Amino acid sequence: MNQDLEDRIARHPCYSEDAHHYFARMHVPVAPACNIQCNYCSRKFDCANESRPGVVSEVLKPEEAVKKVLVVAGEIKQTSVVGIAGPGDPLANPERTFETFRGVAKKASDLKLCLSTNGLRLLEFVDQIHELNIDHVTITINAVNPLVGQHIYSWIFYEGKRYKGIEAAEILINNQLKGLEALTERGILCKVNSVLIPGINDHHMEEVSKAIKDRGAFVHNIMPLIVTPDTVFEKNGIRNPTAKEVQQVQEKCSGSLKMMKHCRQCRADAVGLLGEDRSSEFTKEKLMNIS
Ligand code: CLF
Ligand code: SF4
Repeated sequence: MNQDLEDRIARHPCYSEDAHHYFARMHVPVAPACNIQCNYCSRKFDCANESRPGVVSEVLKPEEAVKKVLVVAGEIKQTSVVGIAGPGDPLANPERTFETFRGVAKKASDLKLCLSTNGLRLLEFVDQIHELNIDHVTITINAVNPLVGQHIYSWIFYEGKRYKGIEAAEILINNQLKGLEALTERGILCKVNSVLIPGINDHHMEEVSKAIKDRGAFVHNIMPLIVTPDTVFEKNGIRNPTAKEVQQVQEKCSGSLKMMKHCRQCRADAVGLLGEDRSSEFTKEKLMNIS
């Protein structure tokens, strides 16, 4: 690995397993809307592409989010990364997302910026992401074949139109892969998250890993499905994969690409080191009392 790349990942707790012991990330939940419907997602919870089901995070306005970043970074000195990961999709809320990133870049320029998206609108924003120096982008890609993808997404809403079934999966996958390629061509570090869904995409994961490697992804994070109430998968009796199944799939894919194995599936308002949740110390109500 070259020195420049090493320096860029050394302070990011998700991109470097070593870094997660020493550096913290914080998420600011500024993005409430979503433009697709994953069959594992219930809108009563945070975006399941990055999050474990819990209570939906309290949405912040961009100016509130920037204030929160300054307060948290002042109190938790290990904070090195500010991410936007929901509670919906950041690029379905582009004004709120980019206003927040601009504010953080201006007031806390030492913090790295990180974005996590379903990738549907990625291509539209590649230049903006690059210009704002957002150096880490995660795309959740659960399938690279629409025949598989059609069982994972109920619909997408794209350029003013709703699509379903195989057509929806085709558009989404095409945009995700083209977006990934465009980002890596600009030297942006990309991670791909994939939700492992037994009986739906478990046999397809090696193909996903290969396709993202070919387009320059840096690391693959294969995360277990956590079945959420009120979702298509729950109604259809889909189960969570076992830890062993996740490990076996990660092993199969590891020849192709670096695997992330320390993901904690954190909330859209997570604060602190990975695995610790200090979000309750920094609620909107508490922040209002800080001038
Ligand atoms: Fe957040 Fe995601 Fe950036 Fe990390 S989380 S937006 S890349 S700063 Fe990390 Fe959390 Fe796993 Fe995500 S442990 S859910 S991989
Ligand atoms: Fe839910 Fe995230 Fe999928 Fe949107 S992208 S449907 S918020 S899991």
